[in-house]
Amino acid sequence: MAAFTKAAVYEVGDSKGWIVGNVDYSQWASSKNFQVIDILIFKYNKKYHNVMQVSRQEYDSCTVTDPIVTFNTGNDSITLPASGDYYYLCGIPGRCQIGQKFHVHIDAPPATSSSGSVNNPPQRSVASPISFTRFSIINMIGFCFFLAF
Ligand SMILES: [Cu+2]
Repeated sequence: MAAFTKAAVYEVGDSKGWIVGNVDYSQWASSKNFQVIDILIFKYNKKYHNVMQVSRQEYDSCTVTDPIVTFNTGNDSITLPASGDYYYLCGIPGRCQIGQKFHVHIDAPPATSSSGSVNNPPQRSVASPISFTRFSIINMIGFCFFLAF
């Protein structure tokens, strides 16, 4: 097997992108097997949409007062930096309520044995040859994620 595992890149909504009314994003997200360092790409018309990562409470209520991170370039690529839960929605009023939202869950890596047994192959490595062009944003997501829990 290869020693390195590449990050998977997922375009949110596939070819339809990040829109309203025509994509079931919850279904889209639940059909994926997201792993740490995978990348989400949001493509949308920035006149009409944006992307916010929010707390679970804000996600559930569609009431955003304190987004963790806001993206608004129209072509955002967001790396999932660690295991955990990520809640995304469009912050334009009314969009979340009609379904422009989804949740990503990444399982924590399996506990490693401290007995010195080396029966298992190496787990997918976080230290990868990927070049992080948006390192500061990744740091910010990780930091705010830490604060949120
Ligand atoms: Cu929108």
